[in-house]
Amino acid sequence: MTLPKSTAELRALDAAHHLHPFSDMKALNEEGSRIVVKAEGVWLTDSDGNRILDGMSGLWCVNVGYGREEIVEAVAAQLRELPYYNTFFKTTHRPAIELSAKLAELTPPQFNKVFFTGSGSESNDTVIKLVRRFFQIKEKPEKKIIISRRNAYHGSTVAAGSLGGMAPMHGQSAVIPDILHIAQPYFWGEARQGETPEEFGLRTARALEATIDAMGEDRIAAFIAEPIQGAGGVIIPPASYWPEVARICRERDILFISDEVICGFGRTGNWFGCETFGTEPDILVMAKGITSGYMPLGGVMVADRVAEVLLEGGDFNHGYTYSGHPAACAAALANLAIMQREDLVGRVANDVGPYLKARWSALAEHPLVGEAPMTGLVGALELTPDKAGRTKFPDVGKAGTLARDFSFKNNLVMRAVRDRLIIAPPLIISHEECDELVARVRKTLDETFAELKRWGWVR
Ligand code: PXG
Repeated sequence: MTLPKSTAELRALDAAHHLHPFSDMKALNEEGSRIVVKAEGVWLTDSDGNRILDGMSGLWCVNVGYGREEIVEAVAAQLRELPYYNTFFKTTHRPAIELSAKLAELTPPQFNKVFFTGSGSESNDTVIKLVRRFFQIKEKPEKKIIISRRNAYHGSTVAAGSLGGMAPMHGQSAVIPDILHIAQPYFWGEARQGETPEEFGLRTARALEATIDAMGEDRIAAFIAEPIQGAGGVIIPPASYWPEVARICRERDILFISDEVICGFGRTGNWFGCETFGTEPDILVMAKGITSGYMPLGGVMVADRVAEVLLEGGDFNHGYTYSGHPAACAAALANLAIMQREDLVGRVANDVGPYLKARWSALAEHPLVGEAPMTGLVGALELTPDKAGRTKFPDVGKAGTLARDFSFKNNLVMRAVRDRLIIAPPLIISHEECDELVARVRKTLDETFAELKRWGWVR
């Protein structure tokens, strides 16, 4: 047995050997990583014994909360029975079969077929090939451009990163061709002075129409979007946006892809974000909440009208060793059984979602907060020195990082994207825990305000 190590020793080993994702490793090594040792419900415990409220469900994924023995048991049982077998070469296994049928039941009616992957990034790589293959089979190989949005996040592999609209990612690696990025529906950050949310929503939706028409419908394969942009800062579009996008997609021969990696599995108060916003996707991208993060798994649901074409096309030359991994599928089945039995989707829509939203919206009265939108259990706080003018802080990101650090100090995990604070707590969070979360956010905002006052950034 290895002896337990102190936080300092663990940090030193981490700094010596571990490269963290999306991190400034030099700065992190000097500061030292936070080491999480266990978790239960919505609470994390770190190696110093602090209890931390997880306002981010891990990385937007632990929808059913931590410590679910039922999922642990299902995975253990599956590992004993059949730890691994692939789904290539005319083979399959029970967990993959059962999960495909379950997903066909839970997703909107046009979806009856799934392609399994190991993550959201792999799912979006799959989508790019699938969409292009679809139009090849239809003898329209020139239809291969995929339209995405600036500030979208669709993953981190070369192709998924290219599909996303994160400029800092594009700057560090080659991007793949035939992807275009249009405006995002970020009213607070990008609307013109005097423009209403309704007008702005229509204008940004029509950027899609204008781009399709300018490039020519015969060259555009698809439009991909997150129902609510998550990693981009929880950008909840104005009410006019999605109906207009739906109209544009309906009127043109392109595929609409809903990236539900964050919005899927109850986050917005329906099983999928497309149901909350009334769109009818042809392809639906899943990961994260499908297993609540207990095991890595992703998937791509394909609507019948797309599947019918693909099935006529012979081999689809694509797949991963862990496509439909039996233990990951077992975790998903146990996770979805919990979600159904406890009606977590209904709970977000009718109980804890409205409860937290009422308290969250009230934070908009804080002098530092410009807007406090929330849908289901995903919300944001835009920090600003001047609400009326929708003004940004001078050095974008600094006030957000300051607030994020105060939040950590207050034992609340909340993220900062630019100067926007975001939360997405587990769907099982109780009313009392919502109160606790909001109290910690208030304390964080007060401390941030006081510090910004010292800097001379607010009055
Ligand atoms: N699509 C969306 C909408 C996502 O949010 C992915 C695809 C990629 O999934 P994988 O499983 O390959 O990570 C994501 C992932 C953040 C953050 O900082 C967000 C994600 C991943 C890592 C960090 O908010 N989302």
